[in-house]
Amino acid sequence: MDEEQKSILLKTSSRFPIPPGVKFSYGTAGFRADALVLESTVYRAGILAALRSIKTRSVIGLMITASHNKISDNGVKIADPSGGMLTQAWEPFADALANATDSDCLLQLIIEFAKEESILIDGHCRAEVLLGRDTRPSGESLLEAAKQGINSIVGSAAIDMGILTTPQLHWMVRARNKGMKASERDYFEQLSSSFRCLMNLVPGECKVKGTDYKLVVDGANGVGGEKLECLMNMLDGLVIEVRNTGKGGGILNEGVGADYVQKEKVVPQEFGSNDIGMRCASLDGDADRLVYFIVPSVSSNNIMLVDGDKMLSLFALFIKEQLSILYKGVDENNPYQARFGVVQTAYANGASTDFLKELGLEVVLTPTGVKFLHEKAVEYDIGIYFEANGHGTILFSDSFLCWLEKRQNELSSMSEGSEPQKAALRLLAVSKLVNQAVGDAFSGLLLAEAILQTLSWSINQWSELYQDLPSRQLKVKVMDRTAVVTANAETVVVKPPGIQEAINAETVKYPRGRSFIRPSGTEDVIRVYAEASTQEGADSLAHSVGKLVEQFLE
Ligand code: NG1
Ligand code: ZN
Repeated sequence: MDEEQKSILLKTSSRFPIPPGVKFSYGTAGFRADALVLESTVYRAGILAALRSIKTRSVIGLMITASHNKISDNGVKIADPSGGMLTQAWEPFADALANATDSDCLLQLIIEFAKEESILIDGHCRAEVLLGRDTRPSGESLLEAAKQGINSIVGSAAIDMGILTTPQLHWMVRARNKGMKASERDYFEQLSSSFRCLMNLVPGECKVKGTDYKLVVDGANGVGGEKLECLMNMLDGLVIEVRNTGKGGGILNEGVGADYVQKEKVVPQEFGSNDIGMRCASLDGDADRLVYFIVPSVSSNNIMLVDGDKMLSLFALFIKEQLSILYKGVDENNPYQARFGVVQTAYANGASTDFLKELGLEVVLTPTGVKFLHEKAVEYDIGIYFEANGHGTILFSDSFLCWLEKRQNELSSMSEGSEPQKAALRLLAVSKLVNQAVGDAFSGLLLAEAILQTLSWSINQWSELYQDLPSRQLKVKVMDRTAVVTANAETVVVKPPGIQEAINAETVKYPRGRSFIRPSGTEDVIRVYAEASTQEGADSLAHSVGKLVEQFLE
């Protein structure tokens, strides 16, 4: 590193001193905290993104968002060249950068890390970072800090893509690195054209009976609402009404949005008795999560939830069906048995896991956080992963897509319009509709809608795929959440000693009881999950385990 570069880093970083007494950790999904303490972290994340771009010789993404957190929070996450999350191998460096006490320490860290990773910071290596932010009021100034971080590495370019959903930015990074068109317009084109393709393949008799026409979407008063309004103008065969777009004065994620709906299981704001029986959906604050719900009656505020597990189940069922139709048309000389797997976390409802296994699918569990699920899902030709909260996607391997493309061409010349050919076309359309970089509420929504139309199912039929076991989630505020250490995809607590035995002793008291605890990676809490054969049982088990957390962590 030459002297000029060193002095630029020293000078710019001195404008972003770290706040006293705060420890930053890259966590489940990047850095998140009260926006007031985040400037230095975001500036430093800018430096990291530029270095990552030099190292990988690819375009990198930097997204400013705190997803479902409250409006006063914000956060920053980095997208790797594939469009996925930052490689976990760089997370310790991210933590060290964010916590470096002053400019000299920061410079030293960068020099050492660059040496270790053989990154040449000499102004000749180009770096390119795409920036996006959600609608949070703190986003604009934090984006400025990120730009300064990127620009403090000589030869780097920061390209501001404006206000975006998280999945849009990840999609753009992936598209840029694949040499494809990567504007927001291109993103909308890809989604709407693959949706059109699926809708054109809806059997004629279903079009008549059809799924209830209108879908009502809760935009969480965030970026998703406004972007969905752009997308829906390009869609045929689907009518969407968007509420909670943020324009009507509602507050981001307050009493609205996918996280609220999934965790509290109550009707979000702006929804009520007029919506009874309607097909409704909720996005989260940066539109990477989606859940569906129904308002069942006026007598209570409760909803009937169709969560990420049920979305996964619908998608898995549909893909399995299409594969089996396709295989019927495959001659013995041309076999390709796609490796098809499903990835969930411990939060997956036990009934969903049973359902998927009964379908004959391979189900694996990983710790919470899509970075873990994604990593597992890429091992399959078709890997579907979803968190119960509605965050997930379907990944297709290049080799399977290549075979499918070839097969589709053969089938269309041999038997145009046959069922196996349609199945191949559907699977190809799904691979284009579904964001291959990260979970995307828009992809999930359009796929769910197209499948419901194809099967001629109502949301009630979808919901009845299986009966969720009653569950309850709680958060317990503790002094030090790192005191809880888990193993086996978070199903077992290894620290503090003794607490797992105490949890087991509570759990056996309840038929179909299951409970686990883990430290949150995005909030300063320990999360408690419990399920049982009745709601009272799940509530009581969660409550008792919450008490154990308080006792053991005092
Ligand atoms: P934490 O705070 O680590 O539980 C939450 C979600 C994750 C994931 C991240 C990122 C739950 C229980 N946890 O993580 O699944 O979505 O936020 O947004 O929903
Ligand atoms: Zn989100």
